[in-house]
Amino acid sequence: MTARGGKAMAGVAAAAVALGVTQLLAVFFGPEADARTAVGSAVIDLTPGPVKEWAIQTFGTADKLFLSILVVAMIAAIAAVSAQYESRRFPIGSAAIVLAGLAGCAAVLSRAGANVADIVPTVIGTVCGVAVLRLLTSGRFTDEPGPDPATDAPDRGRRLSLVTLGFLGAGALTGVGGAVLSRLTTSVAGDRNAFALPKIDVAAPAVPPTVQPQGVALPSFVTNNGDFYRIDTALSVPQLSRADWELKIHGMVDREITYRFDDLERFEVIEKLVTLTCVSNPVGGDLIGNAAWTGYRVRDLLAEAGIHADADMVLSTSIDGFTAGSPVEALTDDRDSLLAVGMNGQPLPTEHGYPARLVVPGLYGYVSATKWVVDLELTRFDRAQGYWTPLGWSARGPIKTQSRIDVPRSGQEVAQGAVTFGGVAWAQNRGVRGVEVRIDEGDWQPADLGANYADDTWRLWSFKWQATKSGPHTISVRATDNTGAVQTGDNAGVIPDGATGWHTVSFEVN
Ligand SMILES: Nc1nc2c(c(=O)[nH]1)N[C@H]1C(S)=C(S)[C@@H](COP(=O)(O)O)O[C@H]1N2
Ligand SMILES: [Mo]
Repeated sequence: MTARGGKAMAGVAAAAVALGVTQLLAVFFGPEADARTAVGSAVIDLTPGPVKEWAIQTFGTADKLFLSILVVAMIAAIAAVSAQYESRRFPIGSAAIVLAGLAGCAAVLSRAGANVADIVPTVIGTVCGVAVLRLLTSGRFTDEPGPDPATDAPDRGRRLSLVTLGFLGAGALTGVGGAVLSRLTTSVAGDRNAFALPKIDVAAPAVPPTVQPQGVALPSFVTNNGDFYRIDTALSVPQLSRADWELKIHGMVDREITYRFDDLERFEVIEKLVTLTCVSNPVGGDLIGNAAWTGYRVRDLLAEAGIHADADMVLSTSIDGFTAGSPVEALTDDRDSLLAVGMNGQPLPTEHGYPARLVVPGLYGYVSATKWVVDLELTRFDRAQGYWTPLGWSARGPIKTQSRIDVPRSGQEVAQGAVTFGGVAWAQNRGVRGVEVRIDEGDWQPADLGANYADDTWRLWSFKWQATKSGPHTISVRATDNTGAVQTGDNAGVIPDGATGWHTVSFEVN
């Protein structure tokens, strides 16, 4: 190895030790001390809205994996480069590690619920990283300022490489070990498994099989928990047990209330099917899912607090500091918005908000569907903002009337003769009255509709067509909601309040 390569490796090894030690020590300090999550979350928070949007569109649910890889690669690159300039007089590499450590401490302290003790792992990790870099570049192994160890002192050079590799391995081991250990010690999987959903007082109407059109492979009317889209800013899924959960209701209320999980027992348990949609869902996208939610009416929980007449927003906050601003009426009117604890007959999956989340029919998730929710503040739209609003998204996010073609897929080849196409349409809180389909810019023709389950759920549709003319074709779809409004054909992007336009798919008859 050349001296430069050796120093670069030393930098990477030192960074690995710093990160590894920090990660391992964080196990003993709890989740708030996890610098890795804190830094990643800070990066997410500091990333400009359009870049976040690009990441969601490009990487979908893998956006956070991409972020983690990017951050680790950047740390390694900075460590490798800065370590080249490390010398006794100008400890540039050490300075870089100290700066990174300070940034880590700042990130830790910026997280909800963190206190000063939570920076201890990062401080110790930083000190270890600097010590390793000083050691590896001290000349102890190479007799600096002697000649290039690789050519003139092969044994010493080899010894340096081995020591460097040893530190690199130790860093990786403590890092991975720490991450695994903290996962094991904080996981709420056991708590979740032990949770028996409360007995339902007001069950959802049964789902008739006729909601599902026949003869075409469409998504199932009820989305399995495992297939349900997931969108959130959480870099590691918050692990909040029922015993640690509390919901504080405060702000413009007569009485502040804090519910413990067991306190929910006195409220009526309802079950309701609601289709959730993400505002970042592009036309034709799949950030939408339909589930049976079990839980409590938010209205009932709020009633005990006594809402002031001039409050028009409920600002909900999650354990990890995400916020959403919903109109008070959406949480209190007869749409029965839920504090959900169950999803399709199971306790909420951890990544979908265990132990409790909001589900608000008719509003995009970013202004309503707070997962791991712990706080409801009664306030006003002219005083408070949810997480996404200052990033360029609308303060209010009613779901737009939309529809999607699932069959055919783009570019699909269709044989001559009878074929059935189909998809989904949604206009939560208004309901879908009709769906129309257009082939090759022809006339709009009515599609066959699956049975209407409820205004708050999507509606599946199908369309029988005779494929005669071979060659390329297109199919477009548009829905009409129960107010009589026809889905607009004006194309708009997802920012600021949800995409519009007709989903059009190209296919081939042969
Ligand atoms: N705590 C928290 N809750 C959140 C979010 C978040 O980032 N953090 N994202 C919201 C958004 S944008 C959407 S679309 C829905 C998605 O819910 P799901 O992941 O269960 O499908 O969660 C909402 N609730
Ligand atoms: Mo979303």
